[in-house]
Amino acid sequence: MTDSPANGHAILQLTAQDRHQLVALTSALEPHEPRYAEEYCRTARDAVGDLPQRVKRALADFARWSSPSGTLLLRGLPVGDVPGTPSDNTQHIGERTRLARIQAIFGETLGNLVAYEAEGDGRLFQDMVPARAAAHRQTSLGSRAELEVHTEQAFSALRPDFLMLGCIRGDPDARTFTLTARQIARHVDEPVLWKPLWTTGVDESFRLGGHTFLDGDVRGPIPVLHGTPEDPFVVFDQDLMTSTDKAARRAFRSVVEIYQRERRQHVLAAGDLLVIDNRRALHGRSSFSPRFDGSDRFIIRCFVTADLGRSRYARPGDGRTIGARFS
Ligand SMILES: O=C(O)CCC(=O)C(=O)O
Ligand SMILES: [Fe+2]
Repeated sequence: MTDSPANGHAILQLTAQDRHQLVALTSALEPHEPRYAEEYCRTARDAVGDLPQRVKRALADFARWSSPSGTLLLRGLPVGDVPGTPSDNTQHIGERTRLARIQAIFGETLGNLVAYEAEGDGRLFQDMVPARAAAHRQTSLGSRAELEVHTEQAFSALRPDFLMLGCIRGDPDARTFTLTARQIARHVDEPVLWKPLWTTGVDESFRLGGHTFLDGDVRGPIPVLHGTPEDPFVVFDQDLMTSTDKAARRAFRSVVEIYQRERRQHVLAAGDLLVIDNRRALHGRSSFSPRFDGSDRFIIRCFVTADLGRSRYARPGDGRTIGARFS
């Protein structure tokens, strides 16, 4: 199983032998070519059997049982040749790296990789870098403003079940925060959190392309917590969720307070891969100060679904990309 958590995250530190095996595996994989996403994912899936046993086990266990932190941190991945940090997410640099290939194999161990046409050009891998024009925005390209606590794609029924943040280059000031549904249920004694009293808007990063959504621009009403009290799920977005109910608004503020008090944090460093269980944990990020000189923080982000069939109606040609209007 995974080592005992240092800062509360379940951690698996890779050995030199693990790294050696991963380099051999990924050297046999072609770099990602977006037109052949399905073939690429199938090749990645074929490689799952050759993963180091303890890595495969940690990923499979996390997919099955999650972890007390709602995260799994793998450390010491071979990053390969490190490209300079691009100035925004339009150049798709990360998808050609060794780290992206490792993420593909890990993602196909957890479930299946999935992409969203309305975000990041529908790519399986997104360059998550600080962009000057977005410095103060509530998107993954922001930096100078704290990225508020959220479920990834709180607004969407087809949101990913896991997100994977692979670090090519870290920033000592950029802390990734997480809080579990269990922590919320334990610390916020508000039965109202289980009632469908909130609506949520669509993420800014999905609205940039001017798409029209079949489900409209306001979704809900939904509860913050659902499932069973022993293993609750959470959907939350500090920036986009609202309620007309007074008690609901008070409970919502309590969740943000608990987040500020109880959140776990991790500063992603090169070779780290943080897997977040998007059903059971919320995440956010501190502000940091990029230099915009090619040496800034560079994270490759990708998404995983536990059930690709559930979104079949929304993926034209049974590919990996969910059509914009279905988001
Ligand atoms: O930059 C981070 O560490 C997290 C950003 C984020 O919210 C995301 O990748 O979805
Ligand atoms: Fe996020």
